[in-house]
Amino acid sequence: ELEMPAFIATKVSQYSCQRKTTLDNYNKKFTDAFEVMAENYEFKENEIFCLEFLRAASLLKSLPFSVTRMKDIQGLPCMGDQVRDIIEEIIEEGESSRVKEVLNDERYKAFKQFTSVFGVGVKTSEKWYRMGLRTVEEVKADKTLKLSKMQKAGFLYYEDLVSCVSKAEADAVSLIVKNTVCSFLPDALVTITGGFRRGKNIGHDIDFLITNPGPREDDELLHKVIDLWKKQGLLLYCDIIESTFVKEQLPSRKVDAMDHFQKCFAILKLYQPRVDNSTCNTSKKLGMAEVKDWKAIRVDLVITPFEQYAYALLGWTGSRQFGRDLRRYAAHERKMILDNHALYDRRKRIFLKSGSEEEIFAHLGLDYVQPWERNA
Ligand code: TTP
Ligand code: MN
Ligand code: MN
Ligand code: MN
Repeated sequence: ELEMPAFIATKVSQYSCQRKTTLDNYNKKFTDAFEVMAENYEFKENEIFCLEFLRAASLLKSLPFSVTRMKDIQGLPCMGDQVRDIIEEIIEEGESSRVKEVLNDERYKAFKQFTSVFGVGVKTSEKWYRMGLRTVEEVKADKTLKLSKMQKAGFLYYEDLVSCVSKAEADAVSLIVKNTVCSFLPDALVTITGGFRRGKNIGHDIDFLITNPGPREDDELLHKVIDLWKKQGLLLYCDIIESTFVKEQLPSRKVDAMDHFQKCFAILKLYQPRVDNSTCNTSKKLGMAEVKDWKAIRVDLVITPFEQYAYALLGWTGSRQFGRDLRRYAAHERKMILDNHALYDRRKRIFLKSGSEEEIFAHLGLDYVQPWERNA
Protein backbone atom coordinates (compact mmCIF):
# COMPACT_ATOMS: atom_id res chain seq x y z
CA GLU A 1 0.00 0.00 0.00
CA LEU A 2 1.49 3.32 -1.13
CA GLU A 3 1.59 6.42 1.00
CA MET A 4 -0.69 9.18 -0.16
CA PRO A 5 1.97 11.86 -0.99
CA ALA A 6 4.01 9.52 -3.19
CA PHE A 7 0.89 8.75 -5.17
CA ILE A 8 -0.59 12.23 -5.56
CA ALA A 9 2.33 13.37 -7.73
CA THR A 10 0.86 11.43 -10.64
CA LYS A 11 -2.38 12.74 -12.07
CA VAL A 12 -5.23 10.26 -11.99
CA SER A 13 -7.23 9.93 -15.22
CA GLN A 14 -11.01 10.21 -15.27
CA TYR A 15 -11.02 7.17 -17.63
CA SER A 16 -10.59 3.74 -16.06
CA CYS A 17 -8.86 2.58 -19.27
CA GLN A 18 -5.97 4.87 -18.24
CA ARG A 19 -5.78 3.37 -14.77
CA LYS A 20 -4.83 -0.03 -13.39
CA THR A 21 -7.53 -1.62 -11.30
CA THR A 22 -6.62 -4.97 -9.76
CA LEU A 23 -8.82 -6.94 -7.39
CA ASP A 24 -7.04 -5.45 -4.35
CA ASN A 25 -9.49 -2.79 -3.30
CA TYR A 26 -8.29 -0.60 -0.42
CA ASN A 27 -11.55 1.33 -0.35
CA LYS A 28 -14.19 -1.39 -0.21
CA LYS A 29 -16.29 0.33 2.47
CA PHE A 30 -16.69 3.31 0.11
CA THR A 31 -17.07 1.40 -3.14
CA ASP A 32 -19.68 -0.99 -1.68
CA ALA A 33 -21.65 2.07 -0.57
CA PHE A 34 -21.40 3.68 -4.02
CA GLU A 35 -22.50 0.45 -5.70
CA VAL A 36 -25.64 0.38 -3.58
CA MET A 37 -26.36 3.99 -4.57
CA ALA A 38 -25.69 3.22 -8.25
CA GLU A 39 -27.94 0.18 -8.18
CA ASN A 40 -30.75 2.16 -6.59
CA TYR A 41 -30.46 4.78 -9.34
CA GLU A 42 -30.43 1.99 -11.92
CA PHE A 43 -33.71 0.72 -10.43
CA LYS A 44 -35.05 4.27 -10.78
CA GLU A 45 -33.69 4.43 -14.35
CA ASN A 46 -31.63 7.49 -13.48
CA GLU A 47 -28.66 6.72 -15.72
CA ILE A 48 -26.74 9.94 -14.98
CA PHE A 49 -26.62 9.47 -11.19
CA CYS A 50 -26.07 5.74 -11.62
CA LEU A 51 -22.99 6.36 -13.76
CA GLU A 52 -21.74 9.06 -11.38
CA PHE A 53 -21.57 6.52 -8.55
CA LEU A 54 -20.17 3.74 -10.74
CA ARG A 55 -17.38 6.05 -11.92
CA ALA A 56 -16.61 7.10 -8.35
CA ALA A 57 -16.52 3.47 -7.20
CA SER A 58 -14.28 2.57 -10.08
CA LEU A 59 -11.89 5.43 -9.32
CA LEU A 60 -11.52 4.51 -5.64
CA LYS A 61 -10.92 0.87 -6.61
CA SER A 62 -7.85 1.98 -8.55
CA LEU A 63 -6.23 3.89 -5.65
CA PRO A 64 -3.18 2.18 -4.09
CA PHE A 65 -4.13 3.43 -0.60
CA SER A 66 -7.15 3.68 1.70
CA VAL A 67 -8.91 7.00 1.86
CA THR A 68 -9.04 8.14 5.49
CA ARG A 69 -9.39 11.93 5.24
CA MET A 70 -11.24 14.21 2.81
CA LYS A 71 -7.80 15.56 1.88
CA ASP A 72 -6.99 12.17 0.33
CA ILE A 73 -9.49 12.69 -2.49
CA GLN A 74 -8.44 16.26 -3.23
CA GLY A 75 -7.79 16.80 -6.93
CA LEU A 76 -9.22 13.42 -7.94
CA PRO A 77 -11.71 13.29 -10.85
CA CYS A 78 -15.20 11.71 -10.56
CA MET A 79 -15.74 13.06 -7.02
CA GLY A 80 -19.02 14.98 -7.31
CA ASP A 81 -20.96 16.51 -4.41
CA GLN A 82 -23.19 13.47 -3.83
CA VAL A 83 -20.11 11.25 -3.77
CA ARG A 84 -18.13 13.50 -1.43
CA ASP A 85 -21.06 13.70 1.00
CA ILE A 86 -21.12 9.93 1.34
CA ILE A 87 -17.34 9.68 1.70
CA GLU A 88 -17.46 12.31 4.44
CA GLU A 89 -20.25 10.47 6.29
CA ILE A 90 -18.36 7.17 6.12
CA ILE A 91 -15.12 8.77 7.32
CA GLU A 92 -16.86 10.46 10.22
CA GLU A 93 -19.54 7.96 11.24
CA GLY A 94 -18.18 4.70 9.87
CA GLU A 95 -21.30 4.34 7.73
CA SER A 96 -23.57 6.44 5.52
CA SER A 97 -27.14 7.25 6.55
CA ARG A 98 -28.10 7.74 2.88
CA VAL A 99 -26.85 4.27 1.99
CA LYS A 100 -28.59 2.78 5.02
CA GLU A 101 -31.81 4.46 3.92
CA VAL A 102 -31.53 2.83 0.50
CA LEU A 103 -30.74 -0.58 1.99
CA ASN A 104 -33.91 -0.32 4.08
CA ASP A 105 -36.05 1.06 1.27
CA GLU A 106 -38.98 -1.18 0.38
CA ARG A 107 -38.70 -0.56 -3.36
CA TYR A 108 -34.92 -1.13 -3.40
CA LYS A 109 -35.26 -4.37 -1.44
CA ALA A 110 -37.98 -5.69 -3.74
CA PHE A 111 -36.09 -4.76 -6.94
CA LYS A 112 -32.91 -6.30 -5.53
CA GLN A 113 -34.76 -9.60 -5.06
CA PHE A 114 -36.58 -9.53 -8.39
CA THR A 115 -33.49 -8.69 -10.46
CA SER A 116 -31.61 -11.54 -8.81
CA VAL A 117 -33.78 -13.87 -10.91
CA PHE A 118 -32.30 -14.77 -14.33
CA GLY A 119 -34.40 -13.06 -17.01
CA VAL A 120 -35.82 -10.37 -14.74
CA GLY A 121 -34.74 -6.77 -15.31
CA VAL A 122 -35.83 -3.36 -14.12
CA LYS A 123 -38.93 -3.25 -16.35
CA THR A 124 -40.38 -6.53 -15.05
CA SER A 125 -39.49 -5.60 -11.47
CA GLU A 126 -41.36 -2.32 -11.88
CA LYS A 127 -44.43 -4.21 -13.06
CA TRP A 128 -44.36 -6.68 -10.17
CA TYR A 129 -43.72 -3.93 -7.65
CA ARG A 130 -46.75 -1.98 -8.93
CA MET A 131 -48.82 -5.14 -8.51
CA GLY A 132 -47.90 -5.07 -4.84
CA LEU A 133 -45.43 -7.93 -4.96
CA ARG A 134 -42.34 -7.58 -2.75
CA THR A 135 -40.44 -10.88 -2.58
CA VAL A 136 -39.31 -13.70 -4.86
CA GLU A 137 -41.54 -16.04 -2.83
CA GLU A 138 -44.60 -13.89 -3.55
CA VAL A 139 -43.83 -13.85 -7.27
CA LYS A 140 -43.36 -17.62 -7.27
CA ALA A 141 -46.68 -18.11 -5.49
CA ASP A 142 -48.62 -15.88 -7.90
CA LYS A 143 -49.90 -18.32 -10.51
CA THR A 144 -51.60 -15.61 -12.59
CA LEU A 145 -48.27 -14.07 -13.73
CA LYS A 146 -47.19 -14.74 -17.28
CA LEU A 147 -43.48 -15.59 -17.11
CA SER A 148 -41.09 -15.76 -20.06
CA LYS A 149 -39.28 -19.03 -20.77
CA MET A 150 -36.13 -17.39 -19.39
CA GLN A 151 -37.82 -16.31 -16.16
CA LYS A 152 -39.33 -19.77 -15.68
CA ALA A 153 -35.81 -21.21 -15.84
CA GLY A 154 -34.67 -18.43 -13.52
CA PHE A 155 -37.15 -19.51 -10.84
CA LEU A 156 -36.65 -23.22 -11.45
CA TYR A 157 -32.89 -23.03 -10.81
CA TYR A 158 -32.97 -19.99 -8.54
CA GLU A 159 -31.00 -21.41 -5.60
CA ASP A 160 -28.17 -22.72 -7.79
CA LEU A 161 -27.97 -19.56 -9.88
CA VAL A 162 -27.79 -17.10 -6.95
CA SER A 163 -25.00 -19.10 -5.37
CA CYS A 164 -21.87 -17.92 -7.15
CA VAL A 165 -19.84 -19.90 -9.66
CA SER A 166 -16.42 -20.88 -8.27
CA LYS A 167 -13.14 -20.96 -10.18
CA ALA A 168 -13.15 -24.77 -9.92
CA GLU A 169 -16.64 -24.88 -11.47
CA ALA A 170 -15.51 -22.47 -14.19
CA ASP A 171 -12.56 -24.76 -14.98
CA ALA A 172 -14.83 -27.82 -15.12
CA VAL A 173 -17.30 -26.11 -17.47
CA SER A 174 -14.40 -24.78 -19.52
CA LEU A 175 -13.26 -28.37 -20.19
CA ILE A 176 -16.77 -29.37 -21.27
CA VAL A 177 -17.09 -26.38 -23.62
CA LYS A 178 -13.64 -26.94 -25.15
CA ASN A 179 -14.18 -30.66 -25.64
CA THR A 180 -17.58 -30.22 -27.23
CA VAL A 181 -16.55 -27.35 -29.53
CA CYS A 182 -13.36 -29.14 -30.61
CA SER A 183 -15.25 -32.36 -31.38
CA PHE A 184 -16.89 -30.39 -34.22
CA LEU A 185 -14.08 -27.95 -35.05
CA PRO A 186 -10.68 -29.24 -33.87
CA ASP A 187 -8.89 -25.93 -34.59
CA ALA A 188 -11.43 -23.72 -32.83
CA LEU A 189 -10.18 -21.26 -30.24
CA VAL A 190 -12.20 -21.27 -27.01
CA THR A 191 -11.37 -18.52 -24.51
CA ILE A 192 -12.85 -17.81 -21.12
CA THR A 193 -13.71 -14.12 -20.83
CA GLY A 194 -15.67 -11.97 -18.36
CA GLY A 195 -14.74 -11.83 -14.69
CA PHE A 196 -12.76 -15.08 -14.69
CA ARG A 197 -10.36 -13.70 -17.32
CA ARG A 198 -9.87 -10.67 -15.07
CA GLY A 199 -8.66 -13.05 -12.35
CA LYS A 200 -11.81 -13.16 -10.23
CA ASN A 201 -12.32 -16.42 -8.36
CA ILE A 202 -16.10 -16.18 -8.31
CA GLY A 203 -18.68 -15.05 -10.85
CA HIS A 204 -22.39 -15.02 -11.59
CA ASP A 205 -21.82 -16.86 -14.85
CA ILE A 206 -19.04 -18.12 -17.13
CA ASP A 207 -18.41 -16.32 -20.42
CA PHE A 208 -16.79 -17.94 -23.46
CA LEU A 209 -15.62 -16.60 -26.78
CA ILE A 210 -15.39 -19.07 -29.64
CA THR A 211 -13.69 -18.42 -32.96
CA ASN A 212 -12.27 -20.44 -35.80
CA PRO A 213 -8.86 -19.24 -37.04
CA GLY A 214 -8.55 -19.62 -40.77
CA PRO A 215 -11.00 -19.11 -43.57
CA ARG A 216 -13.63 -21.66 -42.66
CA GLU A 217 -16.66 -20.33 -40.80
CA ASP A 218 -19.35 -22.58 -39.45
CA ASP A 219 -22.72 -20.95 -38.78
CA GLU A 220 -23.94 -24.28 -37.48
CA LEU A 221 -21.27 -24.75 -34.79
CA LEU A 222 -23.31 -23.24 -31.96
CA HIS A 223 -26.38 -25.28 -32.94
CA LYS A 224 -24.31 -28.47 -33.06
CA VAL A 225 -22.87 -27.82 -29.60
CA ILE A 226 -26.30 -27.06 -28.13
CA ASP A 227 -27.90 -30.09 -29.80
CA LEU A 228 -25.23 -32.40 -28.41
CA TRP A 229 -25.68 -31.04 -24.87
CA LYS A 230 -29.42 -31.50 -25.25
CA LYS A 231 -28.89 -35.10 -26.27
CA GLN A 232 -26.51 -35.62 -23.33
CA GLY A 233 -29.07 -34.14 -20.94
CA LEU A 234 -26.67 -31.33 -19.95
CA LEU A 235 -28.75 -28.43 -21.20
CA LEU A 236 -31.25 -26.95 -18.73
CA TYR A 237 -31.99 -23.78 -20.71
CA CYS A 238 -30.79 -22.02 -23.81
CA ASP A 239 -31.66 -18.96 -25.82
CA ILE A 240 -29.77 -18.75 -29.12
CA ILE A 241 -29.51 -15.31 -30.68
CA GLU A 242 -28.50 -15.30 -34.34
CA SER A 243 -25.90 -12.88 -35.66
CA THR A 244 -27.21 -9.49 -36.76
CA PHE A 245 -23.84 -8.15 -37.84
CA VAL A 246 -23.81 -6.05 -41.00
CA LYS A 247 -20.42 -5.45 -42.65
CA GLU A 248 -19.34 -1.84 -43.36
CA GLN A 249 -21.82 -0.64 -40.77
CA LEU A 250 -20.26 1.89 -38.38
CA PRO A 251 -19.72 0.69 -34.82
CA SER A 252 -22.50 1.49 -32.41
CA ARG A 253 -22.07 4.76 -30.51
CA LYS A 254 -24.39 3.71 -27.73
CA VAL A 255 -22.45 3.18 -24.53
CA ASP A 256 -24.25 0.01 -23.46
CA ALA A 257 -25.40 -1.40 -26.80
CA MET A 258 -25.64 -5.17 -27.23
CA ASP A 259 -23.31 -6.54 -29.87
CA HIS A 260 -24.31 -8.42 -33.02
CA PHE A 261 -22.54 -11.75 -32.54
CA GLN A 262 -24.29 -15.08 -32.70
CA LYS A 263 -24.55 -16.08 -29.05
CA CYS A 264 -26.30 -18.21 -26.54
CA PHE A 265 -27.35 -17.52 -22.95
CA ALA A 266 -27.52 -20.99 -21.46
CA ILE A 267 -27.91 -22.88 -18.21
CA LEU A 268 -25.80 -26.02 -18.03
CA LYS A 269 -26.08 -28.97 -15.70
CA LEU A 270 -22.70 -29.48 -14.05
CA TYR A 271 -22.37 -32.86 -12.34
CA GLN A 272 -20.56 -32.65 -9.03
CA PRO A 273 -19.59 -36.05 -7.71
CA ARG A 274 -20.33 -35.89 -3.98
CA VAL A 275 -18.13 -37.23 -1.24
CA ASP A 276 -19.51 -40.67 -0.49
CA ASN A 277 -20.94 -40.04 2.98
CA SER A 278 -23.15 -42.49 4.79
CA THR A 279 -26.23 -40.23 4.86
CA CYS A 280 -26.43 -40.33 1.06
CA ASN A 281 -26.15 -44.09 0.96
CA THR A 282 -28.76 -44.50 3.67
CA SER A 283 -31.22 -42.26 1.88
CA LYS A 284 -30.73 -44.22 -1.35
CA LYS A 285 -31.15 -47.57 0.41
CA LEU A 286 -34.27 -46.32 2.09
CA GLY A 287 -35.62 -45.11 -1.24
CA MET A 288 -35.67 -41.54 0.00
CA ALA A 289 -35.38 -38.59 -2.36
CA GLU A 290 -32.11 -38.86 -4.28
CA VAL A 291 -29.45 -36.36 -3.37
CA LYS A 292 -29.02 -33.82 -6.16
CA ASP A 293 -25.59 -34.41 -7.67
CA TRP A 294 -25.47 -31.45 -10.04
CA LYS A 295 -25.54 -27.67 -10.06
CA ALA A 296 -27.18 -25.35 -12.59
CA ILE A 297 -24.60 -22.92 -14.03
CA ARG A 298 -25.15 -19.86 -16.24
CA VAL A 299 -22.97 -19.95 -19.33
CA ASP A 300 -22.65 -17.36 -22.11
CA LEU A 301 -21.26 -18.57 -25.45
CA VAL A 302 -20.31 -16.00 -28.08
CA ILE A 303 -19.23 -16.93 -31.62
CA THR A 304 -17.02 -14.40 -33.41
CA PRO A 305 -15.51 -14.19 -36.88
CA PHE A 306 -11.72 -14.46 -36.53
CA GLU A 307 -11.00 -10.93 -37.79
CA GLN A 308 -13.22 -9.45 -35.04
CA TYR A 309 -11.86 -11.70 -32.31
CA ALA A 310 -9.58 -9.10 -30.62
CA TYR A 311 -12.45 -6.60 -30.39
CA ALA A 312 -14.82 -9.23 -29.03
CA LEU A 313 -12.22 -10.35 -26.48
CA LEU A 314 -11.66 -6.79 -25.27
CA GLY A 315 -15.41 -6.15 -25.00
CA TRP A 316 -16.33 -9.44 -23.32
CA THR A 317 -13.45 -9.33 -20.84
CA GLY A 318 -14.97 -6.20 -19.30
CA SER A 319 -15.33 -5.01 -16.71
CA ARG A 320 -18.49 -3.29 -17.84
CA GLN A 321 -17.17 0.01 -16.50
CA PHE A 322 -13.79 -0.53 -18.18
CA GLY A 323 -15.58 -1.08 -21.51
CA ARG A 324 -17.75 2.00 -21.07
CA ASP A 325 -14.67 4.12 -20.43
CA LEU A 326 -12.78 2.66 -23.40
CA ARG A 327 -15.64 3.67 -25.69
CA ARG A 328 -15.99 7.07 -24.05
CA TYR A 329 -12.24 7.64 -24.33
CA ALA A 330 -12.25 6.59 -28.01
CA ALA A 331 -15.12 8.95 -28.83
CA HIS A 332 -14.10 11.99 -26.81
CA GLU A 333 -10.32 11.85 -26.93
CA ARG A 334 -9.68 10.21 -30.32
CA LYS A 335 -12.75 10.84 -32.50
CA MET A 336 -13.01 7.08 -32.92
CA ILE A 337 -15.92 4.70 -32.45
CA LEU A 338 -15.24 1.43 -30.65
CA ASP A 339 -17.55 -1.52 -30.17
CA ASN A 340 -17.21 -5.30 -29.79
CA HIS A 341 -16.71 -5.70 -33.57
CA ALA A 342 -14.45 -2.91 -34.75
CA LEU A 343 -12.72 0.43 -34.29
CA TYR A 344 -13.56 3.24 -36.72
CA ASP A 345 -11.46 6.38 -37.16
CA ARG A 346 -13.90 9.17 -38.01
CA ARG A 347 -11.19 11.59 -39.14
CA LYS A 348 -9.50 9.17 -41.52
CA ARG A 349 -12.81 7.44 -42.28
CA ILE A 350 -11.27 3.99 -42.01
CA PHE A 351 -11.71 0.86 -39.94
CA LEU A 352 -8.59 0.01 -37.91
CA LYS A 353 -7.83 -3.70 -37.96
CA SER A 354 -6.45 -5.46 -34.89
CA GLY A 355 -5.22 -9.00 -34.34
CA SER A 356 -4.72 -8.57 -30.60
CA GLU A 357 -5.91 -6.47 -27.68
CA GLU A 358 -2.46 -4.82 -27.56
CA GLU A 359 -3.03 -3.47 -31.08
CA ILE A 360 -6.40 -1.98 -30.11
CA PHE A 361 -4.85 -0.10 -27.18
CA ALA A 362 -2.08 1.06 -29.53
CA HIS A 363 -4.61 2.36 -32.10
CA LEU A 364 -6.26 4.30 -29.28
CA GLY A 365 -2.93 5.69 -28.09
CA LEU A 366 -3.38 3.99 -24.72
CA ASP A 367 -0.83 2.08 -22.64
CA TYR A 368 -1.76 -1.58 -22.54
CA VAL A 369 -3.82 -2.63 -19.53
CA GLN A 370 -3.63 -6.33 -18.59
CA PRO A 371 -6.94 -8.21 -18.15
CA TRP A 372 -6.40 -8.48 -14.37
CA GLU A 373 -5.94 -4.70 -14.23
CA ARG A 374 -9.36 -4.10 -15.80
CA ASN A 375 -11.44 -4.68 -12.65
CA ALA A 376 -12.77 -1.14 -12.81
P1 TTP B 1 -20.95 -10.35 -17.46
O1 TTP B 1 -20.86 -11.82 -17.54
O2 TTP B 1 -22.31 -9.77 -17.26
O3 TTP B 1 -20.05 -9.74 -16.29
P2 TTP B 1 -18.70 -10.22 -15.62
O4 TTP B 1 -18.23 -11.50 -16.21
O5 TTP B 1 -17.77 -9.07 -15.68
O6 TTP B 1 -19.10 -10.42 -14.10
P3 TTP B 1 -19.93 -11.65 -13.45
O7 TTP B 1 -18.99 -12.34 -12.55
O8 TTP B 1 -21.05 -10.99 -12.73
O9 TTP B 1 -20.41 -12.51 -14.55
O10 TTP B 1 -20.36 -9.70 -18.78
C1 TTP B 1 -19.01 -9.86 -19.17
C2 TTP B 1 -18.58 -8.72 -20.01
O11 TTP B 1 -19.14 -8.81 -21.31
C3 TTP B 1 -19.04 -7.39 -19.44
O12 TTP B 1 -17.92 -6.56 -19.23
C4 TTP B 1 -19.88 -6.76 -20.47
C5 TTP B 1 -19.66 -7.58 -21.72
N1 TTP B 1 -20.90 -7.84 -22.45
C6 TTP B 1 -20.96 -7.42 -23.77
O13 TTP B 1 -19.99 -6.85 -24.28
N2 TTP B 1 -22.10 -7.66 -24.48
C7 TTP B 1 -23.18 -8.28 -23.94
O14 TTP B 1 -24.19 -8.48 -24.63
C8 TTP B 1 -23.10 -8.72 -22.57
C9 TTP B 1 -24.26 -9.43 -21.93
C10 TTP B 1 -21.94 -8.48 -21.88
MN1 MN C 1 -19.56 -13.12 -16.46
MN1 MN D 1 -22.72 -9.56 -14.18
MN1 MN E 1 -22.10 -13.07 -18.95
